[in-house]
Amino acid sequence: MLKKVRLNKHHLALLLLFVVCSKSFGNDGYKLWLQYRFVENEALRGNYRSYINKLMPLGDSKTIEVAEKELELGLKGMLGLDFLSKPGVGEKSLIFGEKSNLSKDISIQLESDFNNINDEGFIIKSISIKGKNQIVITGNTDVGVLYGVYHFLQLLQSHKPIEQLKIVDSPKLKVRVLNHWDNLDRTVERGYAGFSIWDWHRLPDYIDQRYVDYARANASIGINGTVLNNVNANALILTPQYLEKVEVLANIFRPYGIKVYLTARFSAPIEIGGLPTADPLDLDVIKWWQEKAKEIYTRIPDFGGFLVKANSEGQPGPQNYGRNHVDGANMMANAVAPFKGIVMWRAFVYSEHDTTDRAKQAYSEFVPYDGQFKDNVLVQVKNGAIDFQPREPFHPMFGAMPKTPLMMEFQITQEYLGFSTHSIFLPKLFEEVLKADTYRKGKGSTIAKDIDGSLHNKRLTGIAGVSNIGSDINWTGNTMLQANWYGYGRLAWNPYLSANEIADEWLVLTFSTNESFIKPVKNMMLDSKEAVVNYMTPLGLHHIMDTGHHYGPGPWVSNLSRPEWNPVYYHKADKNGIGFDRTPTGSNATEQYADEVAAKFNNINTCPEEDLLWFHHVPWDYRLKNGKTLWDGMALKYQEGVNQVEHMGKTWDTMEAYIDSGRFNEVKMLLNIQFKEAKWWRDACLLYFQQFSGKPLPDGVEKPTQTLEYFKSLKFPFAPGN
Ligand code: BDP
Repeated sequence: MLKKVRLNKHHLALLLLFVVCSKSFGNDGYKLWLQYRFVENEALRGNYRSYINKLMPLGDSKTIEVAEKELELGLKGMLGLDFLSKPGVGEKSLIFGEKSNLSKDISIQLESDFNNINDEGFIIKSISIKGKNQIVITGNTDVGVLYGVYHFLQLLQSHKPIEQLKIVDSPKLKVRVLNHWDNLDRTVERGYAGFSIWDWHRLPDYIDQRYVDYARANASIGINGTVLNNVNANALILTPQYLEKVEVLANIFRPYGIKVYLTARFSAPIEIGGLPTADPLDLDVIKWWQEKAKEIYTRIPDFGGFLVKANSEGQPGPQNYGRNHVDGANMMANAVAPFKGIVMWRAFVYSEHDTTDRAKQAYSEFVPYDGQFKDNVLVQVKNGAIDFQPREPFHPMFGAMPKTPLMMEFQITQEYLGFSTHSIFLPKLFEEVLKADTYRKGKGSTIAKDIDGSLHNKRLTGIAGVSNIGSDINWTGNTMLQANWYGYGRLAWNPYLSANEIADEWLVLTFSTNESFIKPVKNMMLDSKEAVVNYMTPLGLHHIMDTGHHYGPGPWVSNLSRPEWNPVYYHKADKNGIGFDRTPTGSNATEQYADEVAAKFNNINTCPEEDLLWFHHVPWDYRLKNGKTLWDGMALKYQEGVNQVEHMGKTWDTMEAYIDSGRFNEVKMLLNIQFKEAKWWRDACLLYFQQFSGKPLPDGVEKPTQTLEYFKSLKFPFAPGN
């Protein structure tokens, strides 16, 4: 028989404990950096509440609606469930709306601030209206207001004071997009976080909540565009059947200030248009693209435009018809120009028929066209001249095309960096690239200045990040890698931010404000990038990953059909030494840099050691700056990388008390895998290179765990992302 239970003090305590525990178990990472954790500190919570008694939205656009919803969600989460629901309390409003909707007495107080923001910028300011203190969040457009709202919520989540607010901020780049390498069958090329989040089969009628949360996450960091499909494109995306689905996504993203773009397959006029050619100078082809653009813009009036990978790795392009990149890009740019669309034309090109150093080919092919592209073309350039390596000297095209807008392409997904099992904080890599000095207009001609337009007075500016997002519950396959999506967005907004600041922000928003957690974990993140370089490709080594999937070491691979796909092409290890001579005695790739930069790279004494083997073929007993021989130094670098990962794991192990067990355990397990794989990299590479150096491992380097034959025998036929 059931007994009636009366709840007493102890029961309530147990219940509370249960609630607290389930909270600490329950975080699956889905909420990313939009956790809106309850502000436990009562005084602070009271302080925040005293500044916001009600929400006062101005205007009735969809964007203002989502801003209000986000404020409600965030404020209720951080300041208490009943918050904002009590009628008639207090008089302090949080006023948010765009400039034209502000009352006169507010506008007057913000006049000078409005001079300092662009179309997407925002102002958050404490002002006094009729003797009352109010907070205003505004901008020239509703989207600016939305960015301000997210920023405001982030202030609260970071426990920052809101007494005297005056924040005026604008994005420095215009086009800030994610590139999804997502296929229509939902596989993701180089994707390591599950399948594509675009459920093409169930679109347009089934709206996954993820689409909305994806838009929220992007808007919260200022990303304003998304290229939905793979650069290796399927023309079907441009058919009405798919455009109907794309239209639905565009409608969902629009209130969040996110435009949709598509990768256009250059041969689409043949494949889905029934034309015999895709020649960009053929009148029927020109007309086909114009009509296709019209069709898309009829559905999606704010469609962003096309991304194109042409004549690269077997993709069709203008060169198939004896035309060039300018012919192809301008033809498509003309088609979208009447609708204010743009074309992002990729510079990632290299050919197996060209026997020159692969690192030289993009520059040779594109720089002569400077000034010939239409105004609405951006040339999209990867950060380095080979391909998203753990460390790569900056791409020589940056700074070198004063009359052509160049947009940066970073890879957020970790194709060459251990996939999503390796915890690496990529803003470190991005920062290094953005700060690199091209010297094209003297000292201080950094890449950040080229892409934000200030170096050469460019009007159109942009940046692209190859997404690391998939259907995994935590989006990125590893909670720590959410920081790379976040950090990419922040650098797209402001390419002068430091990795250090970004790590601080992300940790607070994602996990905790506790300094005992932030400090060690931040250090771990900031060191993680160099750790990977050390255990994979120290001292300028590059592209020695295993075939095809690029998972794990494969420095021995030499049997691929194209020479420049083989690791041996890149490291050139032999009895005499190791490294790729790109100085005038070798491929002379250095001539593509400004004189000052070329001189620095050419001279083995001034070449940064981190790029040594990128530019020089160096004898095994060459003395490094620390007095060690190259062989010993290289072996010690591999060991250092392993030690760093071990240290990362140990640091993380001490963090258990500060965060939920779900994310704690997930990251812990992944760090263990990374540690194992770092040793695998070290052992495989050192055993392989030792065949050439003929020297023993120096003291301090652990003995290999297996034989070279064993490492060579490993096969991964189902490695993800391939
Ligand atoms: C390489 C990838 C390949 C991409 C290509 C690209 O291995 O999957 O299609 O880059 O960027 O890094 O086009």
